[in-house]
Amino acid sequence: MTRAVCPGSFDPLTRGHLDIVTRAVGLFDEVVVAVGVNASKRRLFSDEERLEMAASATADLPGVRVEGFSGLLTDFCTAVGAVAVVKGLRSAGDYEYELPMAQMNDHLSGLETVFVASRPAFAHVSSSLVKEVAGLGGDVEPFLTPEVHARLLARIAERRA
Ligand code: COD
Repeated sequence: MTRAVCPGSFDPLTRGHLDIVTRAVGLFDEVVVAVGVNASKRRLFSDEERLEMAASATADLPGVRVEGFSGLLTDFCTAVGAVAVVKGLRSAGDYEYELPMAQMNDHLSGLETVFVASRPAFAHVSSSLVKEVAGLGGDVEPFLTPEVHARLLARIAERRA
């Protein structure tokens, strides 16, 4: 039984994230989507909301469960018995950001990182850009599940009110 963790902020989860999780399901017996906190990013959705969105978006994927985590990713991976983390790479910029984290996680606990190349259709998609574009009235529906899209529009409307 091999178990992997797909970690992220998922603020909110996009179809780009979902593509990486779906492909991780093809590589490992079980996948834990780990909803964490990136201290360098401001969040639009609460921990609970991000968990709910990740859970509903992955509900149809066999062998996937969603958990929240705080603290070191390596500690979470040890606690759930994961042999690897799976990360998506959209660009050289992602690689430069992700490589030191992968090396640090290896140093901390020997945790392996598996990089999955983003599909071209999602290479320009990020949670940050989706929030910015939606906030300015642009169409981001293709990049989100219907539930996440509805929640994003509702949150933007709330913030405007
Ligand atoms: N296509 C493919 N992959 C994508 C796409 C896309 N369109 N969008 C995002 N991704 C990938 C990202 O490259 C990343 O691999 C993953 O999805 C998650 O992305 P985000 O933006 O939701 O999440 P991040 O990068 O903000 O999450 C960072 C973590 C919370 C995972 C990180 O900060 C962490 O591990 N924190 C725990 C504390 C810790 O252990 N720190 C030390 C690290 S060495």
